[in-house]
Amino acid sequence: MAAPIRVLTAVPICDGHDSAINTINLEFIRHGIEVVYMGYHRYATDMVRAAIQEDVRALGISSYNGGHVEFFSEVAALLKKQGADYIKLFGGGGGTITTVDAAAMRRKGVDKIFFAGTPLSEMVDYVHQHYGGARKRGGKAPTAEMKLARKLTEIEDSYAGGKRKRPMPNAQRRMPKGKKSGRKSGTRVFGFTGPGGAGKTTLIDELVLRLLNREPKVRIAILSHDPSVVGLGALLGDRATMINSQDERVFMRSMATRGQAGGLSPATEDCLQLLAHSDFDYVIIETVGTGQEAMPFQMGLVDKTVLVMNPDYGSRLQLQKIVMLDLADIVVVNKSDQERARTAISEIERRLDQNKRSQTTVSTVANRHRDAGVDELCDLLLEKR
Ligand code: B12
Repeated sequence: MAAPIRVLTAVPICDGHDSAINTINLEFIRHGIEVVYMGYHRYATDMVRAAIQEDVRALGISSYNGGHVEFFSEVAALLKKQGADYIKLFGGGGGTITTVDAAAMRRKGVDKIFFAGTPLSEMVDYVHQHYGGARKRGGKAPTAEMKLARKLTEIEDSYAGGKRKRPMPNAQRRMPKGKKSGRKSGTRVFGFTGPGGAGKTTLIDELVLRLLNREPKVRIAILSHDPSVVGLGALLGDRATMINSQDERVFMRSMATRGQAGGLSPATEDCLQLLAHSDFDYVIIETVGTGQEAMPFQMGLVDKTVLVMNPDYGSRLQLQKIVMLDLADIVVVNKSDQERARTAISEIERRLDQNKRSQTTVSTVANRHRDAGVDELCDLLLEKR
């Protein structure tokens, strides 16, 4: 089975019309396409940077609030300027984009505009027919970021269709104590896991903001996972939550699990090796929303593991069943402004006492600006640096 086609979709700055693109994303996913979705109100520069890092075949823009000729043209010009015009530009905006506008946009380098009334199946077919063939290079020599992005694609795709054996399950692949997968010295790797909806992505984005502010030259890589079944598409939506991580010093890659259970993809470890040997100070891995049995980070894969929990996990009994509570270095109770949070923290602390090892709890409200809990988490992660 061939690797899925990956596209990136977004809505431009000053535009909140996301209903159309949400419908189109779902249709693409249903037909085997992996969609990296950036959300709405996004700058042209951020879209182009994301498309390069994600090494997508095409960038799809949905625009309704006017200025589409200028916006699409700016994106096309940026892609060309950076030598990334191997990424095709397409999109739509219903009746707001006229045929005259579309002709002007095509002259500026836009590949295809879909007008009002186009059946969804026509768009899906177009993507399969035009963005699924052999990859082309841009007009210029690739930058280091493009080379890294392409290498990650090659690693990911080498696992598609059983072409390469997937690694043994995590539990069977214990690294010798202290061995950090042979990574470049100085690069620190943090693994974030926890149930869906606990706020992992928002927390990571706030952490990234602090790292960027504290260390002016810091470079950060994020490897973010979302679930998918072999042969089907996926909605890779973490970029839609990431605000601070849309930054020149951050390299983010969204990965589908492509059929692997447990929170990561078959290609994660190899991709992590590559990132850890590249020029990054920190690599942050975010798993998919995980269940009670998940232990996604094998020994030595990451330097510190963070389990992010929602205060609303049910009764105390539930805590006995969460394996990561035995393994995590730091347990974050996010959304700690919720009524149940104080009880949750004391119940979790009592649960951790059973382990008789050094584990720390932190309370955060990640969606609050300048949250002191996120500052504390950042300090804890940077300890002993
Ligand atoms: C739904 C809607 C809203 C909803 C948006 C909900 C949401 N979360 O998206 C609400 C009510 C919130 C809203 C608000 C506003 N809206 Co409004 N809205 C619409 C409406 C009725 C439909 C747009 C839509 O979703 N179409 C459904 C899609 C699936 O179909 P389609 O548009 O025909 O698109 C086809 C193709 O183009 C293609 N396509 C579209 N995008 C993409 C992307 C890719 C990658 C691909 C491959 C294909 C593709 O898919 C479709 C296939 O058939 C349009 C009017 C209209 N009939 O188009 C106005 C319209 C876009 N809105 C308009 C305006 C002015 C506003 C407001 C500014 C109103 C106000 N004063 O508050 C606000 C702005 C909101 C904001 N934050 O940006 C104007 C824009 C005028 C302009 N550009 O000159 C319109 C045209 C209405 C009008 N005639 O005045 N709006």
